Amino acid sequence: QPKTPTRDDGEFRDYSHSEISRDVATIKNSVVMHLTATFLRTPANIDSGQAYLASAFSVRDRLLQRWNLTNEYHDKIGAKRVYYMSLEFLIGRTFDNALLALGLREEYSKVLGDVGFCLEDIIDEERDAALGNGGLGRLAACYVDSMACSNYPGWGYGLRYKYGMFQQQILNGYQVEAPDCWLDSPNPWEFPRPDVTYPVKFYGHLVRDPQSEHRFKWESNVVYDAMAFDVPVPGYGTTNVGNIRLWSCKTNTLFDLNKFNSGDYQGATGGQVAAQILTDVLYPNDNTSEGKELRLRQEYLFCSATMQDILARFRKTNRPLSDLPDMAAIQLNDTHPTLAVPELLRILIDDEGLSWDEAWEITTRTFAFTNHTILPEAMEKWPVPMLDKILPRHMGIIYDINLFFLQTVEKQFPGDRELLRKISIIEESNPQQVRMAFLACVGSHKVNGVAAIHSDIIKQTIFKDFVRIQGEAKFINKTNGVSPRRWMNECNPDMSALLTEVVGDRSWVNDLTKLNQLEDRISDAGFRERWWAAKQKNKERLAEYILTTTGIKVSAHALFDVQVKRIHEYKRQLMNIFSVIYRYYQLKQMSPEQREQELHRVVIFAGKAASGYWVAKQVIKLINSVAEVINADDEIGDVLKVVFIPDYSVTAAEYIIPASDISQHISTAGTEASGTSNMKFVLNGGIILGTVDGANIEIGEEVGEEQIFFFGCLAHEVEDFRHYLRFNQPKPDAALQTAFDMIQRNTFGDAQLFQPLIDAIMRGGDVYLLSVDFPSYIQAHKAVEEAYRNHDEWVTKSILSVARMSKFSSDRSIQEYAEEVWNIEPQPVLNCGL
Ligand code: NBX
Repeated sequence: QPKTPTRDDGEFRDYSHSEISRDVATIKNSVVMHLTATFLRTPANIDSGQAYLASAFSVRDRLLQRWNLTNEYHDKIGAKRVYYMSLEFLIGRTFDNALLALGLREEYSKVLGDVGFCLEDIIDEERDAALGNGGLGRLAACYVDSMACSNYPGWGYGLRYKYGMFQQQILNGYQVEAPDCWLDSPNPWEFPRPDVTYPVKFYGHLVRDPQSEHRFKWESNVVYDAMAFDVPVPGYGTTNVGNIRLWSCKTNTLFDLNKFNSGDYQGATGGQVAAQILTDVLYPNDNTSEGKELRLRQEYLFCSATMQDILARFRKTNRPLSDLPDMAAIQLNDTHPTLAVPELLRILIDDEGLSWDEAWEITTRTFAFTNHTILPEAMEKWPVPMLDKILPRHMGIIYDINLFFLQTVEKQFPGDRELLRKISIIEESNPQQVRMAFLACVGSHKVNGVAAIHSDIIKQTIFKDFVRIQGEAKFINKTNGVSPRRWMNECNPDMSALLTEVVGDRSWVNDLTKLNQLEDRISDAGFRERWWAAKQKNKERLAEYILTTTGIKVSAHALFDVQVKRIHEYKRQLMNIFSVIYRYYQLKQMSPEQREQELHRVVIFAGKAASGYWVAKQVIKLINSVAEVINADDEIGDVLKVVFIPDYSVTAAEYIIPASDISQHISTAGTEASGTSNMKFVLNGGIILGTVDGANIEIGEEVGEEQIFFFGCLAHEVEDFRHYLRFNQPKPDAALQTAFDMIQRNTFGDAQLFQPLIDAIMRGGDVYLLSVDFPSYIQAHKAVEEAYRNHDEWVTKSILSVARMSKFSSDRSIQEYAEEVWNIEPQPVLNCGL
């Protein structure tokens, strides 16, 4: 029997794990072992795909040892844990991330070099884990990374979609979706746990417990199984390894022997086929709610399995259930996991026999909720009849939650029926709908927005009455952040080397406040030159990437002007492409000599449109049509190039972001909750051209307004403009009108294709205020060009910005959540040589 380890006597060093050598020969042995034993190959007979798998599996071995140690240790000391519940984790690749975290990049490079491979090519063999749509999913991935790196005992919980975010192809300028079969080849970064499987019920009926008015027995024979797959989250510069537990759906009646025996071979496994569908695919909507029954069942499978698992872990502590909030904090990543609230109540009341009041107290002290959007089309609502059919017990619990909530409000504000109608969790529409944001709010002790302006807006809009009823203190701000591991150290090696030189070591990777030391180098000419050389190299790398992905040749000496994000009307890619059209028009008016004097520019777009979002798909078509005409125009040459990079992904972002000079974050003020790529661009020495929206505002506050190009109307002006435009024709300025005219003269192909985009502005009320912001947008572009021509000034802006970006590390966000919402502490596992 191993002795019980303690933290301070160093016994962890010996505790059932021997030290693993960092020595190259040992690493080579482990890679060869996997080649031969796991993949039945010999080193002389492998391709780079197999070299990747063998190396990845050998890295995984090391992670798993640390993973075990971390969890054993947290169990041992009885650490309170935080559970980040998210339907999406946009992880991207893991291999390079793990090598950097373990400090073994050089060693693996050497080992692979010895067998004739280049590490960079091997890294390229890995497919992205794309289990998310956009910002919300990537934020979840950055947050679990920060938890691991800052030694917080935290787990992510999510779903293991068989098909992740679809792959985007561009055919004839149109987006075409292809399935993302990411699990077709072995996935080294998951660990199947058949022993961790829970049954999840659907449908059925209720039987009231004669002993208690609140307790029911829920009987159903539609039962699915959720099985866990664990994904390790390497902590950089720490022994701690975090975990994302993803559920995969199986049937639990694996095989129907009766059907089989009666000759129905197909039907015998029919259950299994139907069951798998629950975790088959990620819904590809970003900022739009999908009202499908299958999505609801997906959400519930997730919530039920996760709550059962959290409670199973809690029961091992032998503490009374009333202690749950002292051992577990659960963060709801938007409303998608909100059924966890009634699910916990159900288990506590029906299975554990607690009273309603006891169960309610435990539940609300355990949950907290993050809102990521106020777009009306993104607000989740489920029809009462649908919920009642699929989850009859939960529907009853939601009615009770609402009843008790309305009763307390009625006491507080007697006779205010209008107030009750407004805040009711049940919307009195036909059919009635459950408002998930209200349910999440009532079931949580803290509600937060994701940037200062957004947190203010939700207090003034969707949660206005709740602030009045439940008090200001419950509604807080937690400005988003991004992981410096992935979004600097990994994606920008040259700039990272400079930071390491300035700081003196790599400690900035886990402590971004050290970036402020860069300011001391601001007038060091040699340093400035190397800074720019790093940016230039990234631009050349991106030019390569553009050539291979699109066939378009661009000059790395032009200004790289980038807008990459989900395609959505509120993000206004349309405004960007209109301005490109206008620019093209201007250039065509010039003499060749004049034109050559103009600043050369490459306008880069990338992003996916939800498969059912017609307008967004037409915007992609317009961008590609404009690109085709401009890029083929010999008069224009390198003065203006337009590129749409297909299949935007985390990995594509890692190429694109470090190479930007300017990036655009140009949502209509008040619509982008935060944005996180804005942070990544500035962290990598790019400058923002943006609206006074989301985190742009706080970035401006940190880096200084001279380092950012702001334009457009302000959030508080939007309503008046919209109101005006509902009753009056928009008045496009000459520039915007020119862009419309060029489209209508068939310059970019059949104008009919794009008329609906123009109509949305001219006849549809211009909801996103393109006609309002366009003049100041064009002015801002001019300001960018002028500033870029002053090279020295530009380099100063770039260095100063990076120096002042420490606030936007996700480590800072996570620390704030830990201290103000979760009440958890860092628990570093002793460095035991692993
Ligand atoms: O969350 C995004 C916001 O739009 C960004 O401003 C913010 O920075 C980011 C992280 O806080 N929201 C988002 O990505 N939403 C979704 O992806 C989404 C997905 C499915 C769904 C509703 C929204 N049903």
